[in-house]
Amino acid sequence: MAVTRSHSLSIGIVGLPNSGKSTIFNALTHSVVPAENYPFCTIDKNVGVVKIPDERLKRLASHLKAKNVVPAAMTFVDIAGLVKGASKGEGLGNQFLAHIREADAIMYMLRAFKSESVAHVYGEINPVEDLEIVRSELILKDMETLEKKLRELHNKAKAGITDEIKMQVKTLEDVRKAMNDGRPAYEVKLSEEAEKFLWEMWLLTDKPSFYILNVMGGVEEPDLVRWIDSLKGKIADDEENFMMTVDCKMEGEMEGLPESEREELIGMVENYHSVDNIISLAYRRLDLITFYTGNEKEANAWSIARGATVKEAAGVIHSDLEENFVVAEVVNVDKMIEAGGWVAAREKGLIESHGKEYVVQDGDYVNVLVNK
Ligand SMILES: Nc1nc2c(ncn2[C@@H]2O[C@H](COP(=O)(O)OP(=O)(O)OP(=O)(O)O)[C@@H](O)[C@H]2O)c(=O)[nH]1
Ligand SMILES: [Mg+2]
Repeated sequence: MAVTRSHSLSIGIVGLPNSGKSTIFNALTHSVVPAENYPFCTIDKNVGVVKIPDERLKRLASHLKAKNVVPAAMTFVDIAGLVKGASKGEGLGNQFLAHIREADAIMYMLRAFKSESVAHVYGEINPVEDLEIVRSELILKDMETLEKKLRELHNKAKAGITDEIKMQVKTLEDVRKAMNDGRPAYEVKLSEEAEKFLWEMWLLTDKPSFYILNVMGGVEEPDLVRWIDSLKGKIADDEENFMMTVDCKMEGEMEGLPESEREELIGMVENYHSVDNIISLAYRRLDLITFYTGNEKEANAWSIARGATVKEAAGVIHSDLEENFVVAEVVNVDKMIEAGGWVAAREKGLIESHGKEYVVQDGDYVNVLVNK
């Protein structure tokens, strides 16, 4: 389903204590929040804005000779560690479940590194079990939400049963069945109508997710292969391409190092993935596309859910542009640059005028005309 919660999309980082959430948050957002080797180091959530790396934007900025270059951004939220019983208030209790609820997608941080000095809350390194522990808590909490809604619907039905109530009860029963098998709500195949109803319940497990295995040299390779294999059985089929190994600690330590030293370190790691790879993975998981605007002062990239209309896209730039939208002039950004600029592109007939229903394409350069 298209992501419609908000324009500024956010990723909640979720995992056991000491799995490396704050470490990767710091590397992603270039900030410094405490990431220490004791559980529940993070109490309040940390929020950081991350720029989406973008080669097309670089080309646009250099074409426009723009002074300011403003990339599209997404928000990462570093959430407190979650333990068994969290849904009942164990650990840091319920407060951070609300932080997860607000996120558009979940990034599960799964510890696959061994370290004598960093305790694992359950003693043993096993990212597959860790995922089950963490996700079960989210499922348990969702079950509570679901049961409450079912009771409400049963009461409502006493005053007269409608097709809508029937659909809603059936949806919740289907989801409850999946959850009883330990599966997240996200996996349940539903009609568009049922999906929309479920979406409005803000369930914790009805979100697209992706999975980071926090690795380092110390992990035996066969272990890793085995873990990745069994993780595939635990997640939705369409999520198998959304799993990645990252050495989170090294990513943090590389910040500020000279390029040559970075390259040397990277050369030593098999299957190296960087924080930029995490950002790209999040971008793909949210199924985003990027469109562009610009002038000689500023070149902007904006991200929006695939399938969004140009009127919605205007609203990402500014709510006034959406409200007073009349028409949008659109050309592919690279085609415009190739043609020699906006004016030349217009002369060549490359610029198309579109009404509000036009579905924005990845790479569109957009000029919104408004009725003032
Ligand atoms: N050796 C090693 N240590 C790591 C790695 N990633 C994180 N750590 C260490 O593990 C400890 C915990 O990391 P954090 O990032 O604070 O973990 P967290 O998931 O945010 O933990 P909570 O906030 O307590 O939930 C820190 O001392 C990190 O330096 C890694 O890949 N290798
Ligand atoms: Mg933390």
